[in-house]
Amino acid sequence: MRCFLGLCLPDPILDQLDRLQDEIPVGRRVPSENLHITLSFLDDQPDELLEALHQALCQFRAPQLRLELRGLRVMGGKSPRVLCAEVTPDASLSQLQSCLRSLVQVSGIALPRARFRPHVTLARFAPRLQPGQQQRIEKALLQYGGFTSPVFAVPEITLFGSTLLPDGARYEVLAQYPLGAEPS
Ligand code: 2AM
Repeated sequence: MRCFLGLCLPDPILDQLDRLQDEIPVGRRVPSENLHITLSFLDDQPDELLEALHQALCQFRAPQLRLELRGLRVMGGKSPRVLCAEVTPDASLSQLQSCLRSLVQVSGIALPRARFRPHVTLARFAPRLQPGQQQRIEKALLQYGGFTSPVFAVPEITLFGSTLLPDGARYEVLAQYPLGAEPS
């Protein structure tokens, strides 16, 4: 199954991002129910490895997070791939991501080397931008680049399943692992 570990966002933050997406009509908008912060993209994995990871995550302990979104960014280098809201750098988040990376690998799932740049993807772009789109993106970055969210608590890590459909990915919550709590 195609999966990833990530963080859900609370409703007030989803509402704020929804309003921001209304203001920035560029690319293919990510629907509200798909907005999240990816911690580790696991790709397609057999059930046995996912079960091993699930067992490890049930025993995993880490403090609850308090995060904030600040600023917009286009990712993808010379050919813009996504528009996203950045997560304000946070030591606890970086530590969590690094511990999870080790846990995933110990569970037998290989991960590519990748720099962790926490973000919420708001819109995705086609491989070739439409005429005028680059200018609209630049304008949006200038106009809304100073956006900041309130600080919000993240009480759990989520294991998502991802199904690729012709109109985009559909995510489902497979399991959640509380942060800041003793393992049961
Ligand atoms: P993105 O938001 O930067 O596109 C589920 O697919 C999530 O995993 C997406 O939010 C995506 O991040 C992230 N992800 C990381 N690497 C990926 C990959 N190689 N293919 C698909 N998604 C990936």
